[in-house]
Amino acid sequence: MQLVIALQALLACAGEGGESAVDSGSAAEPGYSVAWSTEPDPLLAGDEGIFTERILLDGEAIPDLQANHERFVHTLFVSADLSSFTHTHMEDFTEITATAIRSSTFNFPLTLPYSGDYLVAFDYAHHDAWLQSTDRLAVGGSVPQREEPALDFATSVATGGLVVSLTWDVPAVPGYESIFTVHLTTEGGDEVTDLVPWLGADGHVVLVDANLGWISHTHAWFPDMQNMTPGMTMPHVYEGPDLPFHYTFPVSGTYKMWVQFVRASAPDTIYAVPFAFTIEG
Ligand SMILES: [Cu+2]
Repeated sequence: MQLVIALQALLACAGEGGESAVDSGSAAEPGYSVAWSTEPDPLLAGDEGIFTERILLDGEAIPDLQANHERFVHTLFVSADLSSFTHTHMEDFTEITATAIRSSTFNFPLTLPYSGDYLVAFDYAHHDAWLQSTDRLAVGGSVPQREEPALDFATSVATGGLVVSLTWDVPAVPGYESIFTVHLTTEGGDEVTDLVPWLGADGHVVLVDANLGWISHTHAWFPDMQNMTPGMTMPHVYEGPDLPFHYTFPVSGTYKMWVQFVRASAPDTIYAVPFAFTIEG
């Protein structure tokens, strides 16, 4: 419990430093920050706006920012009620220009469904290191979030014509590596065996704690993956129906995750399947 509080305090104090019109995210590595803004300011729930982010090192642009997982910056938005999850990139909407790279400034259209507080996470890479900055974003308008967090502890989720099941092969214990498997079938019970890599991995998982004091991500496990650097390409290993993940959770508590993958038969559908679970201390 103390660890959770310490982690949250760390994230909370690192999130200071916003200026008018431009907010600034905290970073895990000293010197790195993200200045961001929205048009309009604030964004309004349900209305498309533009989100602009500038990745900085010691306040300066980073012209040699590294693409990682086929994108320069992965930007994640999670609503405080845990009901809304968005994982997006400038490259999904337009070609990256030389100007964008030189100024390490990226933008994309963004529609967030509810008003209120969101966690924003920026995942990027520089000098062969994975980096993350986080911040909070307030959305205006009058489409309120839920009063209770969206936490469904079911281990089987039906979505988009699939049934997605979660099994803990090695149950999560704080500080020790856990193993969980996501099993994919159609609603008719046929195994899904046509997974294709999406953003350089067969499966992605974004993890948050229920208080949004912590966010992380991992990818479908393969041998030696702990030695992956941003400049390396992950192998395509899994076509389904199982996607195994290995992860070491830092502390006990309630977590939510979204499992992301793409099928060859529906290449434009990016699944984001939610699961909630509790890790006992
Ligand atoms: Cu991404």
